[in-house]
Amino acid sequence: MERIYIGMGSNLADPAEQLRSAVEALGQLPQSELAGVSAFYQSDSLLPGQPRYTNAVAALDSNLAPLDLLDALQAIENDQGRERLERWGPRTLDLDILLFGDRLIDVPRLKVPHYQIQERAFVLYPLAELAPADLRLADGRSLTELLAACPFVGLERLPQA
Ligand code: ROI
Repeated sequence: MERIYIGMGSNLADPAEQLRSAVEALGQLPQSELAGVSAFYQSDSLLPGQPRYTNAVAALDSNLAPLDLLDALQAIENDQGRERLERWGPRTLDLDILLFGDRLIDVPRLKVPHYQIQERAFVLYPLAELAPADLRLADGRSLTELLAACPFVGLERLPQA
């Protein structure tokens, strides 16, 4: 089994409910066990003119190969009504593979570690709830170091439902 961290985001059609359904679906993936879910966090969209996002991170232990997991995550997004109208557009559900064990993956469909982890407080802070304090990304950067460089600004941690 490898430990995988999955970033989840939604800004349409009851975002918190979208994330709860996604967690439920992750729990049903073959060859996999859900190992934890962070609190939910709200923040403004990085792009103006979109509704606020709700984000969280899930930890999954899995024997699935990376591209098989990616296919499964895209199927969950599609099941929850995701329409790809525009890149970066509002979405009912976005599931991103942030980390996959200590692998470095760089193929056209999938780059791991996810290339924007370090800039995104709404990814780093929920990840830090689940990951060991001494976690290092496969490229050597430590989570502690990334958190120190990414202030907790504009994030609202929601009370657990
Ligand atoms: N902004 C926030 N706060 N959360 C997201 O998940 C998110 N995802 C995106 C863009 C539009 C860049 N902004 C976001 O894709």
